[in-house]
Amino acid sequence: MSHEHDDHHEAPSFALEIPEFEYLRYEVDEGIAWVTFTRPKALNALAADVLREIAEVSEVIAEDPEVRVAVFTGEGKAFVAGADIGEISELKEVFVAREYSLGGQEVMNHIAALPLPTIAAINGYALGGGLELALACDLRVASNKAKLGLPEVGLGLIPGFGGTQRLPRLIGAGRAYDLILTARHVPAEEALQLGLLNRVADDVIAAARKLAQQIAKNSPVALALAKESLARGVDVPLPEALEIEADLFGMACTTKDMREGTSAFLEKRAPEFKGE
Ligand code: DAK
Repeated sequence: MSHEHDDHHEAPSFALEIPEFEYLRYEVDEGIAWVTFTRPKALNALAADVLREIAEVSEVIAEDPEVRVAVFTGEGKAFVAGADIGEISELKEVFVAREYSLGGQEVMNHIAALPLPTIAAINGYALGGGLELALACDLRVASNKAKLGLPEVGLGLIPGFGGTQRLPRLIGAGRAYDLILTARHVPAEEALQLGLLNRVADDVIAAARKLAQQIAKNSPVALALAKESLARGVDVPLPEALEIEADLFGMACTTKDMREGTSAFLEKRAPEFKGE
């Protein structure tokens, strides 16, 4: 059959390939991607294979056109109880351990660099590498039963997936020294007071969903630009940071979403953002 005389062309279909995951579940519901860690028997500890799947799923999230916000959570009584202590106990050579740390940092960096908002829905323990994963997310919501901490020094280790760097940037150096040097588990209510959490709730999934919905109704392009401005501004002097903000503000003003958002306001209607 010839296509020469077809009077319509089908749009090229874009099928996103989602790998089979063993240690996590990936679901998308109303623009929200839910990544659930599914190794509750080991308290969702981050073995190398789990880290690999997290890197893979973050690529899926970045490419999935349906997704506006991503939520990470865990099955069972832990969000993630840290890197896998069995695997870490085998590390002896300084270069091998350094590579391991850099590999884990890269996975966390992937999450931090996702061009859409991310939420850690902390259902239980978020310890060590688990808290570091939550720190790589933009927002943290926890169950009121959750416990958070960086217990590494109690194991003769130090946080190696970004904890010594992201924690003080988030909550200030004094509070970060306290948590890292004591290795203590902090209850959710205290973590909220410390600025480590954004919300504490009885039902962490419902709270994360509500937060994700509040975010998802905004312009996806503006969300990505705002996130980029916040992230890039942290590590540079204020005058340079303000330049970054002005550049990204300029970019926002060239988008269809900005035309739509401002027109909708002036026309007293709800905006319909297309993410363009
Ligand atoms: N790794 C491996 N298995 C773990 C684990 C972990 N992080 N956490 C728990 N599990 C396993 C337990 O061994 C147990 O396995 P079975 O005995 O049933 O086979 C099962 O999960 C259930 O745990 P428990 O029986 O201990 O459960 P409890 O309710 O009694 O206690 C707990 C819950 C969270 C208080 C306890 O499990 C616990 O303290 N877990 C360890 C938490 C922890 O210390 N996490 C930090 C891990 S260290 C680095 C790079 C990265 C890092 C460090 C260095 N560089 C390369 C330098 C990061 C390090 C970490 O994250």
